[in-house]
Amino acid sequence: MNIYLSFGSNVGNRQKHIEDAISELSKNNIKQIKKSSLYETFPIGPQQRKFYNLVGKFETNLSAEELLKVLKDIEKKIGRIKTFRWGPRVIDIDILFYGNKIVNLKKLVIPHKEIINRLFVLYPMNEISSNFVHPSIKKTIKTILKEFLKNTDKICKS
Ligand code: PH2
Ligand code: MG
Ligand code: MG
Repeated sequence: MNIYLSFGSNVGNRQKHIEDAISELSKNNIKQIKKSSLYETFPIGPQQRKFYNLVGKFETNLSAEELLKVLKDIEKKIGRIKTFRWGPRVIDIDILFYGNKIVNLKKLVIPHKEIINRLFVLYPMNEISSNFVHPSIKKTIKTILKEFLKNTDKICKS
């Protein structure tokens, strides 16, 4: 299955944490296919240090729930500790898409709910897979990004 993952870090050596996460994935049979550039982004939510973010495309045989478990274990291994919602984090690995599958479990929602509101996800994803169709919205990433930017523009000008 082709999957898309988003990576974020804003504590310590941000770039290293993201690189470590990606190399841990390869040890768990999650093969990298594409990787966006690394972006430094303003924090969404509470005031805190800027994030590094990137989006990658991977291939895996794990089920969505097995994948979630592996990602949580990698986050722990790299040193993530629980703070508060949207608080600073050593590493955050989120499942954006799992093929075209739609998952609505209490602990796991795919596609990730915030994709459409987050430039730090849309922009890097557009860099690697602009023609990927969001399975529930049924629009390409390119279109969703364009609409996001159009709305932002409206807010700025009003
Ligand atoms: N992650 C959050 C909350 N806010 N802001 C940026 N720029 N990048 C993130 O990865 C991020 C965030 C919660 O997961
Ligand atoms: Mg997140
Ligand atoms: Mg997360």
